[in-house]
Amino acid sequence: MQSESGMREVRARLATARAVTVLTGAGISADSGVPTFRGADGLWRNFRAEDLATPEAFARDPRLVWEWYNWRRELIATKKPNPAHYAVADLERRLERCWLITQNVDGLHRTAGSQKLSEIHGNIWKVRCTRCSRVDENREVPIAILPSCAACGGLLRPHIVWFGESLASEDLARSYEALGRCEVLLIIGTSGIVYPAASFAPVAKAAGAFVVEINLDPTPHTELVDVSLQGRAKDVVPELFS
Ligand code: BJW
Ligand code: ZN
Repeated sequence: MQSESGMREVRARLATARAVTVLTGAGISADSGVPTFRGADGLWRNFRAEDLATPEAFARDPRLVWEWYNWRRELIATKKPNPAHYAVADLERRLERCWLITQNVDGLHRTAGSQKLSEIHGNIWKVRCTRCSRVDENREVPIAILPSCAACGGLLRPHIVWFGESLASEDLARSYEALGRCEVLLIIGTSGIVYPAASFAPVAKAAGAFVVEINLDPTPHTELVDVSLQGRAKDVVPELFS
């Protein structure tokens, strides 16, 4: 569907919907200056996320992986939510049933005020003990390389879901519940290639939701969605609710 008529249709759907679910990816934070994963500016010392975001990489060289996270923590600490994050947070206040599923670990949705959310890939401002599994918030920038657990002295790792690791079962359960009951699913700024999030659009569609994608470029979701709106999240998303 073309953007003009598509935009009108999405606004009309959102104006009457009582249950809306939002799925976000790195593209929504790109407008705050956080590099995406699969853009050239997301590279650090020529490593790809797939090289560093694995339990094997951390077991092999925890120092290198912590250095990468410190680089990202320093970068993210300087960034602020943009109008798209705020528009999503506003939606939660206006609707009976609203749930945000974010793949982003930067915490910008929380800073913008979202409270009904699942951070399905974790949060860069939390650490988890590799020995006793205790999770703590830790906003030090930079964090001490090879940090240790205050409770048991074990090595801390980022509280992030790496490739090959399972998502938290309560996050998955909440996500599927929100996908199954929503009238509208908004998918904002994700390349749609990382599972299980890549399967969320077809799940919502099969359950009868009106599915909308907002992205700079076409993605594997584009063929499936009811409306695909091409543009920057910070420009398009606030327009949907104005
Ligand atoms: C804009 C914009 C602007 C830019 N405005 N738009 C089934 C089939 C095949 C493989 C698998 C499968 N099931 C599981 C797997 C393995 C794996 C996987 O999916 N691999 C694929 C690469 C094929 N998945 C997993 O391992 C997951 N675990 C799991 O499923 O456990 C069970 C299991 C394990 C093993 C086998 C089978 C089952 C865990 C996935 C965890 C992903 N974690 C990461 C890294 C975290 C590290 C960290 O952040 O520190 O999370 S991967 C990375 O990708 C990060 C992101 O959250 C995630 C998604 O990326 P996203 O957000 O889409 O970003 P980009 O950069 O890809 O795209 C940005 C988009 O924005 C683009 O489209 C731009 O156009 C757009 N954009 N500017 C609007 N201004
Ligand atoms: Zn511990």
